[in-house]
Parts: sequence; C-alpha cells; structure tokens
Amino acid sequence: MLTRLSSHPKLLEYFSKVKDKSLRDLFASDPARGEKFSLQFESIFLDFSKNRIESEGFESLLALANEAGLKQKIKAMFLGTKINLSENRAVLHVALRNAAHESIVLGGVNIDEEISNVLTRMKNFSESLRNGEFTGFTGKKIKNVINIGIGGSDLGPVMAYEALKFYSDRELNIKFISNIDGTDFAETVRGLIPEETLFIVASKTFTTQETMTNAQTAKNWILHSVIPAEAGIQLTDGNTWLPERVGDDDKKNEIVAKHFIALSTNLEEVEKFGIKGENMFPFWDFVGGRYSLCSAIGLLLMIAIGYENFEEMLKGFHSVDAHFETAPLNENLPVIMGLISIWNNNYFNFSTQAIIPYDQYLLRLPAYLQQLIMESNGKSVTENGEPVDFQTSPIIWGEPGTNGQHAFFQLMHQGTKIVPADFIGFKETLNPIGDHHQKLMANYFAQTEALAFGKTAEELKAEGVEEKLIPHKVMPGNRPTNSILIDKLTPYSLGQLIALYEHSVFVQGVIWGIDSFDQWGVELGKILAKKILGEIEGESAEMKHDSSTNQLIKKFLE
Ligand code: G6Q
Repeated sequence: MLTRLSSHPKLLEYFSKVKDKSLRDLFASDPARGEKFSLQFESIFLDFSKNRIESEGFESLLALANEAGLKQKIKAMFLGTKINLSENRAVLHVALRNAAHESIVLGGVNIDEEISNVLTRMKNFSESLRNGEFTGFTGKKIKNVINIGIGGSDLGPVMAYEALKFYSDRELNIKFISNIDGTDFAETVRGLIPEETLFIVASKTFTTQETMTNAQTAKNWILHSVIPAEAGIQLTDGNTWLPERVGDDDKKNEIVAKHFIALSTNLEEVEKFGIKGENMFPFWDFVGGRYSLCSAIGLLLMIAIGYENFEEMLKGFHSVDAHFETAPLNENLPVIMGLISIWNNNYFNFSTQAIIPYDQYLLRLPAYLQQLIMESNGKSVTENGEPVDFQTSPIIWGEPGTNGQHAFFQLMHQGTKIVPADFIGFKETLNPIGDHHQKLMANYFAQTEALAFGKTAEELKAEGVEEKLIPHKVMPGNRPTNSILIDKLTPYSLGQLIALYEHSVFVQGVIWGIDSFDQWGVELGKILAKKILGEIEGESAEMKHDSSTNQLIKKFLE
C-alpha cells in the first residue's frame, strides 16, 4: 500500500520542492509544458499539464505504479483472477466488451460464449420491441419502457441514455424509477397507459428493497388496469380492487410476461416474482453493479439507441480496455488519470474532485462517476483488512458547464479549498445552432486558464482597478485541472470515456492496496432500515435505539 512503497518518500521529497511553485512558474520555466504533459489516444486528447507536477514527480508516480505491481494487477484482472478478495470474486466487466472475442474461460465455462449469447438475445428482443413485433398483452405497441433499478442497476443506464439521447428512437418514451419514495413511481407513470408500458426490472440480486417494492407496485399498476378485464379476469370490487383478489393466476402470469422483463443473476427470485426465465436476461457475479452497463443491465439503453449503437459503445469500451492492458504506463491514459488523482489527493491533500462536462448530454455523468469512484474507492482498510494511513477516494461532484460557472465556480476560483477538476469537452457538437458551441467551448478553455493562472494584484492595478477592490478581485490561480477533449460524443467515445474512469479507479485502488470492487459500507443502513420498518409498521413493539433515533421515530408516528 501507498505509504509502504519506497517511491512514496521520494514523492514526499519532490512534493516539498514543488509545493511552493505555482502553475505560472511551471509554465514560465518550461514553455513546452502543454505538449509535454498531454497525450492523444484515438479521438481523445488528455491535457494534464495544468497540474502542479514536473517530469521528476511524474517519473516517481510511474515508479510508484510499477512498485505497486500495477502491470501484474491489470493482467490478473483481465485473466479473471479473483481480485475482489472480500467477496472472493473475479472482476471481469472487461469481458463484456471483449469485441475480439478472445476466449475467457472462468471455472471451466467459456464466458465469452455466454456473454455473446445474452447479447444476441438482447439484440433480438430490442429489435422486436423497436419494430413493434413485441407488444403488450392486449396487442398494443409498447410506447413506454421503464427501467426499475437502483445504484449500479440505474445510474449507468440513466447516464448513458441521457448521454446518447441524440441517437435514440424518439418514438419511445424511456423512463427510470429508482427511489423507494412513492413519488418517483407516481410521477414517472403519471399519464402513461399501462397497455403500452413495459417495465424492465434491473436487479443483480433481485432482493433490493427499493427495486422490489417499485416492481411490486408496477405489477399492481399493470394488473389494476384495463388489461385484466381484456384477459377475462373479473375484478371483484371495481375501484377498490386489490391485486391479490384477481383469481386467475395463469392469466396474471400471461399479463406479467408481456409487461415485465428481468435483468438479474438470480433466476430463483425472478421466478418467485412471477417473471419466467425466458423473460430474464442474465449476467454474472463477476460483473459488479457499478460496472454493469455493458451487461444485460444495458438492455433499456440498447432498446433506446438500437443494437448497432450499443455495439459501437462496447467497441469504444474495448478500445480503452486494450489500451489500458497494453500501453506502457507513461502513455497509458487511465494510468495517468489515476496517478494525477493520487498526486492531488495524497500529496496536496485536495480532498474533492469535480467533474465538469461541457456537454448537456452528459448531465448525469457526475452522478454516475460519484458512484463509480466513491463506492469503489471509499475504503479505510486495505484488501487484507489493515487500516490505511492515507487518504483514499476523493469526494466526487460536479455539474455540466457552463451552468456550474454561475453556481459553485466562485469557490473553485477564490475559495479556501482547492478543487482539482476534470473538464470534458467535444470538438464537434451534435446540435449545431448558431455559435452556441463556439461560446460553450470558449468557456471551457477560459475556465481552466483562469483556474490555473488567475489574476494578480499587480495586473489588476495596471488595469486601473480601484485599490479597495483589488483584494476582492485577485484570482489566486494555481488550481489544477485536466482537460479531456474528444472529437465528438458518439456511442463509441462515450464507451471510451467511461472505461477511462473505470480503469483510473482501478489504478488508484492498486496503489492504495484496497479492494475497489466490494461495497460493505452500504450494508448497515439497509439492516437498520429493515428493523425500523418493522417498528414503524407496528410489527415489533419496542424501540431500542439511541434517544435521538427513538425520538425521531416517535415524532414520525405521532
Ligand atoms: C454497485 C452496488 C449497488 C447496487 C445496488 C442495486 O456496485 O453494488 O449500487 O448496484 O444496490 O443492487 P441490485 O442490482 O442487486 O438491485
């Protein structure tokens, strides 16, 4: 782990030399800095020169990665070694987009074959839904497709659907329900016709409280519509009909079969819910929730953008996977992104990192990366259970530019906290209207320049700024940023962008020696909520919490 690596003291020593140099100094002393600290991979350009590091420090970071055995760890992941130690699992999301179809055999099973079989089923299903062959129970065309899932079974599909909306079939009404708050369900189905609605229940475990509650409500909503009457099922008491009073189970199952699809690893629970195996698209326990977009969890995305576009996205992911696996560390984009993050986090002690996409289609990217990075690397012990004595995951947050500029950028420019930020922009816009794109990108460039170089009191004075305003107008600069500039937002480049971040998370996890693929931290709250639910619903009599929790529950029940 980080502090036991011999490159660590070297980095500390280098840090003590560079910490007082500003980005102005660094650019002044090395005019070619921009070209030196940037890289192109296919249509992605990464400029990391606006970070406070020089060749000496960069070399030491690479040495740190070598010492941590990064190359071997990458190999182990791609070979299907059980690198998720606390869950005793392989980590093979890369196999989901293994476009070359090199055979990966895991526990005697050729998983490439299984993966491509599921992809073919997804292709057939999405095509039959898009062309109207697959209809609802009453024969009506499906117009609304709603993903019910949460966390990893929601954020990837939502983020990617929003990102690739330009490529989607606009005839389809694509929606997502994730929150257990009934408002999410009520507002999402508002105005929709059940006969024209398909629910995709996305849950790896098929036991998640939020998803199963929403799925059950969806089932009631479908079975409480005109469809049962069409099926010849008598509703017992008109408006106050309760689903359990519907007599004919076979008919109910037929309805469910035409309005529910499951994406899961748990066939038993799927069948218990009433969805037949043939309506389930499986995936595997070597695919973590937050890494599952390329698995069956991407079905709604495939329905929205079509198989060819989905396949393009997989190819984009694969191109970065192959780059990560084979490129030398000093030319490896995800490695560099991971190391720069370590540099800002563990040496400068900058505790957050902002993600600022200059593209409205990427509005959910910060939320997606929040889970990817913070759930993966928000750990306090190493993979062997020893407490760490350094910082792990930064806090990830952000909003699309230029909106963020008119909100929190004040703090980024002049606040007491320094926020390293990733600026993501595209050369070409998908919606060329007047000079919107030129203006958007002018802001993209201006912000990183202002963050890096700021404005001094002398400069303000020379501009004739009133003396008393000078302290307010000084922009300290010296704020680190990465600029990621991509040709165009396409399914392919989106796949590449996500894979860059996935692997950068891996790089950081390896250097810290933590398990980036488990998430035990979310368990306790779930257990307590179950217990409290019993109390709220009056099943368990006594409340034995602390005085604050007891009081709050009592107030709620009053
Ligand atoms: C992701 C996490 C978590 C998970 C959700 C939903 O890596 O494990 O966000 O995706 O809790 O779980 P299910 O898919 O099992 O419903």
